[in-house]
Amino acid sequence: MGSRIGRRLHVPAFRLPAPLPRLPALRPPASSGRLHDPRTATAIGRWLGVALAVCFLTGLISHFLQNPPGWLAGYLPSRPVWGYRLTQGLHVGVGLAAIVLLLAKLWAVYPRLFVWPPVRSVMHGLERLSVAVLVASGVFQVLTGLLNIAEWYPWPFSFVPVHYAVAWIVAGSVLLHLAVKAPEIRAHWGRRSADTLTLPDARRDGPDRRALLIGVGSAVGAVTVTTVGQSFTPLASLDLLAPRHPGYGPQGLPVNRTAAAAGVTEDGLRGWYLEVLGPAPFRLTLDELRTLPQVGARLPIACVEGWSVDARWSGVRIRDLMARAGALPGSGLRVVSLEVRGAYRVMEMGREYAQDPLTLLALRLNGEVLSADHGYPARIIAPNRPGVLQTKWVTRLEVL
Ligand SMILES: Nc1nc2c(c(=O)[nH]1)N[C@H]1C(S)=C(S)[C@@H](COP(=O)(O)O)O[C@H]1N2
Ligand SMILES: [Mo]
Repeated sequence: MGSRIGRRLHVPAFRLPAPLPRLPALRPPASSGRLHDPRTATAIGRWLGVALAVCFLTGLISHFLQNPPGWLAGYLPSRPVWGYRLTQGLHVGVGLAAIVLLLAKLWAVYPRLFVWPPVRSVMHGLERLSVAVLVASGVFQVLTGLLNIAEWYPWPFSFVPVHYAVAWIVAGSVLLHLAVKAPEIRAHWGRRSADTLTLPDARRDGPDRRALLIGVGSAVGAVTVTTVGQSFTPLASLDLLAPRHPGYGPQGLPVNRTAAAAGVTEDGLRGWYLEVLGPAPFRLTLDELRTLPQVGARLPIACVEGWSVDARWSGVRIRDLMARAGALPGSGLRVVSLEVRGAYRVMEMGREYAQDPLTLLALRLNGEVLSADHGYPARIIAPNRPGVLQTKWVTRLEVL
């Protein structure tokens, strides 16, 4: 092009000037449109879709383990012991990756979010409304999730029920979006896009799109590698960005709620005894509990916030205490903490947990007497269970 301009500059003055050539510098690079085209949107969108599906399913698991409907409560599986560690580690890990994917996807489609006129027909208006709901609910979910793991609650509502409800809105709007966009997704899903098959090889998937996707993949990888160590112990040393580090805390275990925060004081613990209510109720002092058969188990604390870590616990089997109180086979259990107030003061467990030989009223952690912050004098530890249900500072067991 430069040479053509050069030639024009030498035309004789008496001839009518030809129309000015389009200046190459003012034209966007021929390939840049591809970064905002449906093929890029599809490429990022399918990974975002997978991430949202994983978050939704693992979120449902977490929800039902914490709030089982009555008919399900007795059937929740207490195995594998690491089950909740895996599903909640995935929920938070994939949720963090989804932040990157969502930003990349929004960047890829933003020119289409600002088309003019905003509404061309009723159908077009409905489609745009569904995209608005999808964007708003998706951004809301990943942001509230992120702030929750940082334990920062700059909003007036309760996180858990709202995060759960909005998950359904995201799921519904993703399905609607997939249905509306099905033709475009189909055209651009494969290795080659249907509408670019006629282009020469070099123009089908340019280096710019590949570079963008590699960049997005690298960002996802970086976020994952620097946070997943909070639950995936082999990578614990790379856990630079997660709010919690699995090994940091009294007795090698993080603490979410300290004894002080829960209002559990030395005064309150003076004269502590365990009360077990059932057909044959009884009480035990700490010394009496220590003389009962002690069982050891290596079990994880797996917090809903994503961090998790295995520890060695020992204490008395819950099912032995229930049997002594005359519990019928298949009974569930209510556990009450000394904690004065707080959402996790009272917890119930179904029969699968109550009967599991690894469900303990733990008195020791990693070879030492429980520290105050880990629930001294006695706490619950059970396999495959959300951290919020591993009740600390237990004072009463009630056979149900
Ligand atoms: N009574 C009581 N128990 C509780 C809590 C609480 O706030 N009150 N927090 C729970 C949460 S959210 C987690 S993740 C685990 C953490 O146990 P740890 O502090 O011993 O690591 O304790 C659980 N037990
Ligand atoms: Mo937790």
